[in-house]
Order: sequence, then structure tokens, then C-alpha cells
Amino acid sequence: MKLVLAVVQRQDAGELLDALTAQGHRVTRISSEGGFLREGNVTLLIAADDQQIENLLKSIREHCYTRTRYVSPLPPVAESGEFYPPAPVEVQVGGATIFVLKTDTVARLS
Ligand code: 2BA
Repeated sequence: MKLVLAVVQRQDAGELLDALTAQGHRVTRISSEGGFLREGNVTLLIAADDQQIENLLKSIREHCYTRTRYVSPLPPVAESGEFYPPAPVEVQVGGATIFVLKTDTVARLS
């Protein structure tokens, strides 16, 4: 048994969630935020059997896209009052960042 944590972009999360639940996975969606861009993203928690992991990763690959973002670095402190806005830096985000953790037990208590 594994616990998969998948950090995905918000734009991809809905369709991925639909696909995973249609395949019979139990999924928890958590709103999260990337530490670098400080933008909202989504972290999915999915507990699955070892033999399901390959298909699970395939589905994530199929529904998550790499996108280009441009980030403006902070301008340097001006010494002479002149201001040179720094050029935006290109950043490639996604498809998904995935952590696969060994899990001993998944218990649903009632
Ligand atoms: P963010 O931290 O907002 O990062 C967004 C994108 O910015 C990253 O895309 C990467 O291209 C770039 N980036 C991040 N840190 C950087 C740095 N120190 N210097 C230069 N560029 C940097 P991804 O790598 O696809 O990551 C997308 C999101 O996945 C991240 O959003 C974060 O929420 C999560 N993530 C990525 N790696 C992680 C890790 N090792 N541990 C935990 N979360 C991670």
C-alpha cells in the first residue's frame, strides 16, 4: 500500500479528480500554495495498492500540463534614484510533483 501526494496546478485538478474517482480511487483534495510562486495549487492524497500506482501516475501525467509563468524579481535597491525594472524570469510549472510514500495501514473507522 502506498500514499501518493500529488501537487498539481489548480487548472488541472478538477479533471484529474474526476478521472481518478471514475477509476474507483478515493481521493482527498487539499488547497495548498507553492512556496516559490506563492500561488494556489492543489495537493491530492490518494492511498492505493502497489499494483495501482503505475496507472495512477499515468492518469496524473495525462491530466496535468506544464505551463510557463513569468516572475518579476524584486528590483534592486536604487542608489541614484534611477529605476531599472528587472526582466521577468521564465519558470516552468508542473505537470505535477509527486511523492509516493510507503503506507502500512489505511483504516476507516466508524
Ligand atoms: P512553487 O513552489 O510555487 O514552484 C513553482 C515553480 O517554480 C516550480 O515548478 C519550479 O519550476 C519553480 N521553482 C520552485 N522553486 C524554485 C527555486 N528555488 N528556484 C527556481 N525556481 C523554482 P514545479 O517544480 O513544477 O513545482 C510546482 C509546485 O510543486 C511548487 O510550487 C510546490 O508547491 C510543489 N513542489 C515542487 N517541488 C517540491 C518539493 N521538493 N517539496 C514540496 N513541494 C514541492
